[in-house]
Amino acid sequence: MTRLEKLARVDTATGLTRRWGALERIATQLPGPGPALVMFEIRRLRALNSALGHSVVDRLLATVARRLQEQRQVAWVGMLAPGRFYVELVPADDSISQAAEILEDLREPVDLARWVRVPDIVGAVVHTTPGHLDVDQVLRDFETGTASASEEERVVFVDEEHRSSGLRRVRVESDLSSAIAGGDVTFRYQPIVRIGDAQPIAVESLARWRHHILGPIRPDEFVAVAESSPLIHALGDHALSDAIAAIAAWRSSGTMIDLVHVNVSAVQLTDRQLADRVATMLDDHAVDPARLELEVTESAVLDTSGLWRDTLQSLRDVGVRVAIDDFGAGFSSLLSLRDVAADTVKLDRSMIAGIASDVGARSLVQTTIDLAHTFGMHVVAEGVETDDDHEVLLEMGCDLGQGWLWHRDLAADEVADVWTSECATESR
Ligand code: G
Ligand code: G
Ligand code: MN
Repeated sequence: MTRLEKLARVDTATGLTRRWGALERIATQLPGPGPALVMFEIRRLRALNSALGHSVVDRLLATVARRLQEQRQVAWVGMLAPGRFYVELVPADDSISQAAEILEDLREPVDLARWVRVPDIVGAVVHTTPGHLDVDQVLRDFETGTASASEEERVVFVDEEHRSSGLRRVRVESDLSSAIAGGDVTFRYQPIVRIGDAQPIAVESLARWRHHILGPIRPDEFVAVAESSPLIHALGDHALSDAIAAIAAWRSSGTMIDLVHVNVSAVQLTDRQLADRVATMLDDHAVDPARLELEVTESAVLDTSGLWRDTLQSLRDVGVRVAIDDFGAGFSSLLSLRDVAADTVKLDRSMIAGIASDVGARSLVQTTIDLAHTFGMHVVAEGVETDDDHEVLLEMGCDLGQGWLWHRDLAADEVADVWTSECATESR
């Protein structure tokens, strides 16, 4: 191999064979049966890069590559794309539990001047069969598997059932547009309460879709589908106009809700016209912009390469409030709070889960609350389920809370009932 050929074939950060070499390698394993084929994927690598810097991420990738090569069952490692490792496991028999163990190893903190962890790494395992002829099918299986992996199931074994869920995605995508237009995507509202006296003051709007054949589809699923197409803008506008109409209707019938929160996808923030449309919707319903708060997920806000800064600024110019959603779920640094200039930070429920029993979890939440207050932000604790959580949050000076301890998501008329029974008549 010439030096140039070597450069083209080998990834400089990790020394691993790059995409074309890895694809050739997959082809040699087909048709099966052969080793188990696995892809490990570090998700949201772009955001990691902007949070940690490219050179730190390169060293992180090199460590992951080395850890893979050190595994007993690993016969070959290559790189399908940055952060996407192709691995062969021999023997194939217990490959699923083996892959899960390897993944736990990969998640161990890495010492790169400071300790860095890869929080969001997942895997997909494929067993080639004699019928399996096609490299594209293996790649599609890797995609299906890693896309459906979750915190509870980090390693997914891709079989026939998963291949048909690829078909489910096609179905969801093709029906979503008419569901939005036809009013089948509806919204429920979960109250947000003051920690001090549990008095509800705001609601978060949450999208719901009951498909005529598939039944209820979770928003995580259809929002993700919408995000990969222009549909996210239609869905987003639907959510915004529904919420603005709802708060206008509540208030005009005497239910004095102060604030409605709406989830906004990072993709919506790439739309330069968004702020203008929001202003028009508010105007149409004569709603004060300060009664609308947009929740943008932490990972989106962290990705400094995005257009979101301009759009967020335009929205703030309209007078709309901004919240950082799911804070603490990813690898955000506390200082990113300062850079965003949000009104509110919502602590992810994974951060809240341990506070009643775990001193470490408690001090992390306390530090975040204190820092948010220093930057003039309100703090909402998400996923509050127990009286113990509530008590701890009260002691820590957390402002607001949301969770099943107080209220699940409700229909619009149920929201009005809650306000009637639980709120004094005062309004801000
Ligand atoms: O509603 P839960 O009950 O299942 O919501 C799951 C996820 O879906 C949450 O992370 C929430 O932020 C997101 N979500 C719910 N409704 C909407 C919406 O209208 N737009 C966007 N972008 N995300 C939503
Ligand atoms: O990511 P976002 O914060 O928008 O997600 C809101 C999600 O949290 C919804 O799926 C909602 O149903 C869920 N949720 C709200 N309260 C609780 C709670 O107390 N416990 C749990 N486990 N989930 C909750
Ligand atoms: Mn939210």
